[in-house]
Amino acid sequence: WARLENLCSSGNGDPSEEVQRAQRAAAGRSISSPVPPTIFTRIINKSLPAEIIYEDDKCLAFRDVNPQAPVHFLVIPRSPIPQISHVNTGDTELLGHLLVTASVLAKKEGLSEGYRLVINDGKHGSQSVYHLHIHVIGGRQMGWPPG
Ligand code: TR5
Repeated sequence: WARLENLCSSGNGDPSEEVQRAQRAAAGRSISSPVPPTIFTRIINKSLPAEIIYEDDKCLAFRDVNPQAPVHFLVIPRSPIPQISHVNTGDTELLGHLLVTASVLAKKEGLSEGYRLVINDGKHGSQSVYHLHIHVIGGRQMGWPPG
């Protein structure tokens, strides 16, 4: 059995640590419950240190603490929108601003060969922090499809 479990742990049946974290974060969440503050609120109000690379009145960008590539940073709105599936037409300008900021910063970070933007949503999207964020990941060749 131990051997079988070892084999299974490298296959699709055993979710990675990141996915397990996301599943724990999704458990117990309800679409009607108020938005609780996340770790990113503390980065915004500077009560938790992060390597902030850009900020303005609408958003903030900082390096991911667990980078998946040579360059990996997050662009987040200051307003605590929990996830992309919760936005509405009133957020259109803000979302455009986040994307333009991601693009400008990617250029500043030297990602001239391309990069990937990722927004994970909810349990199946493996979202682990419920404050909307765009991952900007680059500096190496990406694979497709994503896992
Ligand atoms: O899985 P999703 O899409 O929700 O991505 C959340 C991301 O936040 C992950 O890539 C984490 O590595 C990242 N993260 C989590 C924390 C954190 C962070 N990035 C920078 N600084 C962080 N601090 C201080 N604390 C975290 N818990």
